[in-house]
Amino acid sequence: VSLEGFELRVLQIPLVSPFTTSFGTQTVREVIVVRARTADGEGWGEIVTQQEPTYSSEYTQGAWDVAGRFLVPALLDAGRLAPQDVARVLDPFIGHRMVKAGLELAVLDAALRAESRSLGEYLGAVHDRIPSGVSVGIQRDPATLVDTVAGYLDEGYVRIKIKIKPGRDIADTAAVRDAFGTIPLQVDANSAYTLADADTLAELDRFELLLIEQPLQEDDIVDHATLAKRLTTPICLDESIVSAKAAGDALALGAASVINIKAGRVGGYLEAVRIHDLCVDAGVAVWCGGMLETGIGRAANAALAALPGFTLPGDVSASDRFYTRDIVTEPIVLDDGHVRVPTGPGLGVEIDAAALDEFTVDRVELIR
Ligand code: OSB
Ligand code: MG
Repeated sequence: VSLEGFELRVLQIPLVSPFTTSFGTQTVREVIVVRARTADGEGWGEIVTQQEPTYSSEYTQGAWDVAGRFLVPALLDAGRLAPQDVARVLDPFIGHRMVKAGLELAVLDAALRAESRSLGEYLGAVHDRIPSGVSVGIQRDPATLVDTVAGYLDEGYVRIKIKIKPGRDIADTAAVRDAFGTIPLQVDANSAYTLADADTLAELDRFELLLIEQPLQEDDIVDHATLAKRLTTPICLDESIVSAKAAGDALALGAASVINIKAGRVGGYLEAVRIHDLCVDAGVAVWCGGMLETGIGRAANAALAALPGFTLPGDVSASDRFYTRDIVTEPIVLDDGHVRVPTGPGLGVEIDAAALDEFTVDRVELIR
């Protein structure tokens, strides 16, 4: 595409209920939406940073700064480029993968819309719908957690993931197992433990979980391999897998037997496909993670999760899991526990301009 400019907006969208993880509680989703303006039309992307650098080192105001100061100018200097060129142009800048992913998605969407081709088809989707799991935050107490999970099961979600942290792990997991029997269940620690907690983590083995996600810190690859030898519960890595290289290294070291793929965390949907391909070759199951995406990222995640190696249900839930109003005209909905893979050009969703304006708190237009 021939780039003419980018519009960046910071949005603040209220959550339907507070979302608590081991690293904190969120009541508002602060996210950056990217509009790529090209000679052949527009494309949309989303930068999935959180307000604070607590899940990873990236955060929204830092993303805003690096996008406007370095990454967008580099793309505009390149002028004419294909979606697969974006990562190469941005490669001199270290890190900031969520920003790179959001910019690449906007360019990709513009290019695909211009060709009337869907993102799913482009990435290699083989399903027209995907099973939908839900990520459930830490609740006031185990009884409240059981009530919350019951609601999601009633809605039809086919897999439950509960967030855990030290002191809120065994009893919470036991409560959900006791209440709902053999439902597909997994836990996510978001890096809250160390190897010194191995005995506690081994207590989770009796619940026959699908997996435990990211028990140790981002850099603890060898420690995860050590822990894996102590547990029967499969270890899945999220935060640690920042690239296809990191995925290959983690698998080679025995640090993970499952991988959560998030396009934002790894620098884009094209790198996400490379991790998928590497895991398929290695016989390792993958699933699609989430970052409380708006309809933009949710549509893209549905397309990614429709690739053949995504053999476990992901965190691609309906828009109403987090939001009463989405910024796309047709929010992502749950149908028989599944989410439809969009088939229209590009992302296959249209932006609701009024909703976008309602949530916008900052806006900048960068032109060539
Ligand atoms: O660890 O998967 C995670 C949300 C924000 C940051 C990290 C994570 C999450 C979730 C929510 O678990 C996934 C979603 O439903 O979008
Ligand atoms: Mg996670």
